[in-house]
Amino acid sequence: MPKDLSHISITRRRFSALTGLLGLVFGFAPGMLSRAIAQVKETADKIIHGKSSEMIIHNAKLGVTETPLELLRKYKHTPKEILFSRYHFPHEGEAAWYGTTEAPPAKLVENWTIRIDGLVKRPRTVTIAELQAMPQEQRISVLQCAGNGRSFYAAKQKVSGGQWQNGGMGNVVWEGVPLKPFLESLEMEPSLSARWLTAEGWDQPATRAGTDFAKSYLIDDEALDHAILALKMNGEPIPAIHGGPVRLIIPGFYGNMNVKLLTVLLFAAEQSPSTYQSVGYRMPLAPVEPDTFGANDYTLENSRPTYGHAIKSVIFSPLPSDSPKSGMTEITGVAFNDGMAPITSVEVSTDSGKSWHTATLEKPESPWAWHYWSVKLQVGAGEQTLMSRATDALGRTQPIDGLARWNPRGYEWNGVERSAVKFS
Ligand SMILES: Nc1nc2c(c(=O)[nH]1)N[C@H]1C(S)=C(S)[C@@H](COP(=O)(O)O)O[C@H]1N2
Ligand SMILES: [Mo]
Repeated sequence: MPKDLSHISITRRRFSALTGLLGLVFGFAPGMLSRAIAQVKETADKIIHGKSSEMIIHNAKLGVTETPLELLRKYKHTPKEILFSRYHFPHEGEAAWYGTTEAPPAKLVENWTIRIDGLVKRPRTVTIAELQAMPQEQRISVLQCAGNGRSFYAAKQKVSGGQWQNGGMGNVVWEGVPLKPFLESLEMEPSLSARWLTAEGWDQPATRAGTDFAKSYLIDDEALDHAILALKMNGEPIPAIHGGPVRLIIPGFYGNMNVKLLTVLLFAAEQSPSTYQSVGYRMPLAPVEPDTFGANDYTLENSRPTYGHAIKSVIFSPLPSDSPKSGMTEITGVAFNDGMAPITSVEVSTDSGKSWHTATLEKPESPWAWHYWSVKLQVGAGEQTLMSRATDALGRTQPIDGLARWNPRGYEWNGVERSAVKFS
């Protein structure tokens, strides 16, 4: 729910008035200069203040950016300058403040409140200062867009939306107030019919037809036991672009479940009617084919929300851009799942899956963090397909044919990782 922020935002209108004026000064017809500016190749740092200019841009207007693996692999904890970013509504006008990797403006943080309401006897409103005074805990967790890897579904049929490769993820240190003890401490007495908790963000759709970004969770879901109301990311106040001043973090859950700019928590009997809960970010319960199931055919009955990360692994080295030499080669990468069971193995193949070799797994920092793995293998010259496959203690693994999980919105890609690399 937007508060009055007119004092800190520069609107698009003022920007175009300014370029129009400059145009007149330098003798261009009005509009020409802004067109000329638009033609300059857009880099992420121009769209989101503080982001690396090397980010891949999926949607300039909404600030949707992906991290190239060459950058992602450099850091154990993904820095704010290169962490992928995604909002559903443009950060312009009064929402301009969240288009930056800086902390949100102090004035806004001071006045920020979270309303906890719905099917409770005593609704409450909590300030950031109150949250800051409560005991804090750390969660190291992968943040990953449910659409990460969406581009790989194109081998069956391309689905619309950002064509993410593997860089719609990062490994992040979050810190904040544990959700369950927090809710209990408020003594609100939720009614027995309250089975769902709905989280809402401050951001609003650009048009009246749009619905709020709201996400719902079953209160009994074990994953909520680890959730925090995060105030810090990588040791500092959460950057506005990543949802500061406060973000709901549910470790092991896909990005969309981690509501940024948190303003409301609702106890409810049903899940939110927001399209982001009831149509978007869902997976069909049974396999579907492109010609029989469309992007708007989702119902609450035939699909489920994208909750926990489907187990997956990603190869960090060598990347095609490394132009490696043939011979004994160290192949490394990361693996992760929803944190509900330990990852027990990562296997690697250099011969298109004919033979598999067990990699060494490093002890992870937390059940939800990146699990680093590595293996040394002999690799011949020429183009080779490197593959990796993670498995956990529940026997969950990556499907050899990731396309079998094709779905019209392209979520939860976790097919066996395949990377074509040319060895000299
Ligand atoms: N308030 C709010 N929270 C949100 C979103 C949003 O549009 N608004 N997008 C979600 C989606 S789809 C993803 S993938 C993550 C992205 O988080 P990041 O920008 O910090 O990487 O935020 C999630 N939380
Ligand atoms: Mo996402």
